[in-house]
Amino acid sequence: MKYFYITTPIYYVNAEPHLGHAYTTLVADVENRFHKMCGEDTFFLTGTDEHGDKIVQAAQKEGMEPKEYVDRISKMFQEAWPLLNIKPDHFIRTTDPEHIRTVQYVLNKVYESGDIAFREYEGLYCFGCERFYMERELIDGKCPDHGTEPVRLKEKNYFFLMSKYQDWLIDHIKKNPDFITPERYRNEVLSFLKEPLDDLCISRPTSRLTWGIPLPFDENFVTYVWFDALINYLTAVGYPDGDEFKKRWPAVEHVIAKDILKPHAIYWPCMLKAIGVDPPRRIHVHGYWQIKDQKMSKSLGNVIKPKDLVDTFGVDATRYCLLREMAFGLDASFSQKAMTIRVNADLANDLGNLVSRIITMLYKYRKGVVPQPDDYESIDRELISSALSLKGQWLNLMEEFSFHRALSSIWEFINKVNKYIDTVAPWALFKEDKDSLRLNTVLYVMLESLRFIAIYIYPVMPETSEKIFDALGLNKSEILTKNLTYWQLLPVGSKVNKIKPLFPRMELEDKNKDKKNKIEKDKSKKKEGKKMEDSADKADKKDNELIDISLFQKVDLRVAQIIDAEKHPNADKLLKLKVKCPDERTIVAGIAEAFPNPKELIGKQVIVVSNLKPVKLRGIMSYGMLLVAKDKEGIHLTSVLTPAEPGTKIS
Ligand code: ME8
Repeated sequence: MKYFYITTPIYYVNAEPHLGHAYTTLVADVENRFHKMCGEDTFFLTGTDEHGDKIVQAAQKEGMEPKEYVDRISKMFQEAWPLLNIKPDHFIRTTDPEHIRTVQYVLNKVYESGDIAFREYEGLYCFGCERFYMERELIDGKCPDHGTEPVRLKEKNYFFLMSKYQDWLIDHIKKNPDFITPERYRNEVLSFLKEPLDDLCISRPTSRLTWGIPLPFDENFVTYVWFDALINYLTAVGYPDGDEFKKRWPAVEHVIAKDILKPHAIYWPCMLKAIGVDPPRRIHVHGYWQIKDQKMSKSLGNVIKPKDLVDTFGVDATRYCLLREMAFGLDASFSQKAMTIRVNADLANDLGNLVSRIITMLYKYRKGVVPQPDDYESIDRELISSALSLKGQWLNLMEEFSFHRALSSIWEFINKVNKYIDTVAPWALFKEDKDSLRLNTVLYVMLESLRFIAIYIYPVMPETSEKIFDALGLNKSEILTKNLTYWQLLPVGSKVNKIKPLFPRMELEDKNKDKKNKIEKDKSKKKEGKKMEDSADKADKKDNELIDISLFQKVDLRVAQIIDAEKHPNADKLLKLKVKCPDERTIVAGIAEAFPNPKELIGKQVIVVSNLKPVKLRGIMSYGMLLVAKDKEGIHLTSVLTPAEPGTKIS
């Protein structure tokens, strides 16, 4: 059995979870699901880091006792993850009794082996980071993370003699090119290790701090928060005893952001070496989510809450966008607008339309029943081979945490399927011969492609993947238990279920307005007064907007019959329609996104404004305007309820 053990940092409970924490935890969830799909025995750990100065200060600010405070914030972290469909196997807290026992066990072990010394130390201490800094690490004499001047402190403390493991660590990193990924962070650590390492101060006197794990060999000190926190990865799998530890530890992989590279890539392997435990298998380091070029962080107060994103975009769209927008390892800028554009283009348009298109056609042409494919033609074989060869690429990219590339290769396939449909034109095959065997094959290829897409998107979008499996009448639990990436597994003769649109299109401006209103509301203490002003505004607006009947009578509305429809050669969003109302004329309409196959419009009756001044739209003259309704689900044509003579006036 292959094992996979993935961890996130345990987050400080000095503030609520934000998008940065959500991203790391999401990455771990996606990898966990991916490895589970690959048949591995997986374990996914997250949790909260609850000791130290920072936490005491945060509790004091709230006028609470540390324990009461950490319970409250830890709960917020625990409750945040299900909202994003993130499913850890265990949630650890450093205040858990078994963790305290493990930390004391490790401390005793290191102490007994002679790797801990008691010394007086004078150095520059940053209270924000809870650690001493070397002069060379500071930027203009200030902490690189907090921008504050560290305080000179002189005190007696216990030190972990980390420097003695420096050569071993350099050797380990050089021999294991995958140990720290992406490579830029490996290089960063190696370059840091060119200078001699300092020993690590691992205690804090109880005169200064009591909220910590007491040193088992000196009750006047508590453990330095980093020495305490890192050990959580061992506690969770039952170190030092038991099978769980033996089988899981060799498979452990940590996900972190670059802010905590040093404790993970330097302190941690040395600590493990001191107790005779192997270093983690891999450490995956990502960049920062930024807002306007600044790191998103609780201290800067520029955070986005995961819940707000889920409320606005939905779970799977949020998961998709976060993984698609950040190249793992590099910083990324967060923007609600960019996310909206992505949701509309990739999810509502490419994927959502494809799913409803295929299922609608199956209903229209084969009453929703999966047909028996006939011989495959070369165009089919090409698509099938794309579906199959995507697997190797997908496995590699997911394995190396290249989520944005993995997703982009799945979307390349989605676009190939859309193109395939446009080329084989099932509607034309049906028109020619409604029992056509070729149409059976084409429909089968489309459905199987959909099944492959559902498999590949599963780790990132589990809910959507399961919805597609449900629609295809398949057992969704098999996504995790069986290898389904073989062609022609969809049972012939089975019934496919209708499906609601997966991703409604989002309005760019409205969303921003909502968001702005929300921020305004949060800020404003005078909520009620503001609400009243708003509704007064609305009432005024309504009065101003009423029109006289004579104005309406100037608009000539007609029933028009579409006699031809094609894509506009110069604009993705436009269609060129030929309509009869009753004269034949061209109307250019902005409805291309709703009708990727424009020929489906032929024969439909619509309502048009027929007396508009002609305008040239991207080089084509348009004589009139189509009336449509637009909502979350997309564009809806307007028409008469029973067929009318083309050109009939609407009054
Ligand atoms: O460092 N972009 O906890 P922490 C991306 N308790 N990720 C971000 C981020 C951002 N703007 N901001 C935070 C601690 N993160 C220690 C860890 S582990 C033994 C102890 C994420 O609450 C990212 O994963 O400050 C980063 O490494 C982590 O939150 C820091 O969380």
